Amino acid sequence: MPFRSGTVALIGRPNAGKSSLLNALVGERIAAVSRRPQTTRNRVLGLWNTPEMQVVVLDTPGLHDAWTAFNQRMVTVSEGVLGEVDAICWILDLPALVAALAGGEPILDGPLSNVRDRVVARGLPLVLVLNKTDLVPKEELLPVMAALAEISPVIVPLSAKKRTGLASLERAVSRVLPVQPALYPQDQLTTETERFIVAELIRERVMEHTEQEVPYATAVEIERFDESSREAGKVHIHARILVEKESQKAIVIGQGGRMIKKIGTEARQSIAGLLGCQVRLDLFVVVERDWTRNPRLLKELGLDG
Ligand SMILES: Nc1nc2c(ncn2[C@@H]2O[C@H](COP(=O)(O)OP(=O)(O)OP(=O)(O)O)[C@@H](O)[C@H]2O)c(=O)[nH]1
Ligand SMILES: [Mg+2]
Repeated sequence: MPFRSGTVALIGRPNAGKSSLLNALVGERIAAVSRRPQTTRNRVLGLWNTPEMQVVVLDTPGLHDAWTAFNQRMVTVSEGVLGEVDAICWILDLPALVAALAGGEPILDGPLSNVRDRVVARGLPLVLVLNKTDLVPKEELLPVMAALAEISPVIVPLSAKKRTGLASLERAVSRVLPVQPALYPQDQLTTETERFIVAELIRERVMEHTEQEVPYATAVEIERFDESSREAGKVHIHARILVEKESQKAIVIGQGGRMIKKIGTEARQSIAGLLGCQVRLDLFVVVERDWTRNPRLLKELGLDG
């Protein structure tokens, strides 16, 4: 079979499982995943390498009705990728579609129909991914597929979490990619920097464990990434967890420091897995009022568009 390569964007509503799918395809945890919507804030590039193809996969922030400037920017990032890709994988939350059908609601809501029209207008191949099959009995699948057939004939049910159905996605994607050599070395997982991924893995743990507005008021900045002992199998990382208020700082630290300890322990484990070495992780929680509106900080965090 001739080798194929190209670029595919994962788009869809918040929480549909785009980042989980990226991690499943890349085979390592490089993108932040949490139970909360709007976990991903910028596009994240992962490389899906198989013996027959290399797919440059762009994970994007969830498409939603954005009301703050910061959220609007996230949606703009997602819509911007439409112009740069060979195909779109539209990730849909299967349990939500089953519920919509059962309730007689439209299967696609406003922001999604909008994107569909733009994908079609650009003539981009569209793969509909029905994610979270592990949560839905098999017999519920067919009516959903029938309801979606007019949007695209290419529909792939899978579970990003259980990593099932990925071979069908591989077949569907390979059909629409151009025949050409790999664009990046085939053992590479991402073009993001280790610093960026490390910050995301820390932020992921904050998003997963904190409540109310705290997950959304948090950013992570890597202050120091000391690799001088990497040869000896050790890396030392200093990271600042930015929040907007003292009350949020108290929550992230937790009673007797329990929360920050849990965040630190879990983040250290995933970072050590990614870097393949021991990690010493020092976390500092810092109040930075209005960081979402501070151009200097947004630039440092890579969130300035
Ligand atoms: N049961 C189940 N849960 C899943 C699956 N895929 C993702 N999830 C869960 O869905 C939640 C959201 O996953 P993410 O991958 O962060 O979703 P996302 O689409 O990237 O979300 P945003 O970045 O907020 O737009 C997490 O709790 C995941 O563990 C799946 O196949 N099955
Ligand atoms: Mg995401």
